[in-house]
Amino acid sequence: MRLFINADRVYKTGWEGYDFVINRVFPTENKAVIEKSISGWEWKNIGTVNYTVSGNEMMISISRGMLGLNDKLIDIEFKWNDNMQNEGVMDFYTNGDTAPIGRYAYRHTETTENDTTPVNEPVTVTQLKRNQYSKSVI
Ligand SMILES: [Ca+2]
Repeated sequence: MRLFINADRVYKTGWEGYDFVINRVFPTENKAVIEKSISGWEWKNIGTVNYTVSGNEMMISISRGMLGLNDKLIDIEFKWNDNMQNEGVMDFYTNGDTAPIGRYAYRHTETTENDTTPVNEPVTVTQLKRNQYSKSVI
């Protein structure tokens, strides 16, 4: 299960806007590789992130620094993908599963008014396994 993140919400940066991908490279038991788009589909390994699976949920913990979000409010888009077969974005329509469907993406924003999370707290993403997309939470 891959997680694509558009950390700057700029669609001209990254691959189809997605600046980071997690789990494109085969993970270890509790570490997943996070890669940053150098140019389009050219990815550079920038480290590993912790992940756990509990029941039908997968949790990934990503530091703000890895996403370039230290001292910034979070305003990201993200997308889950499983079993991608081709590098083209249209693959979201034809192979495997994506959440949300097609070219849509989830968006998470952080505000100063109601958010009491310390700025340097890691971002945790939860995703239910396939066909149970309604409970994706950051
Ligand atoms: Ca971007």
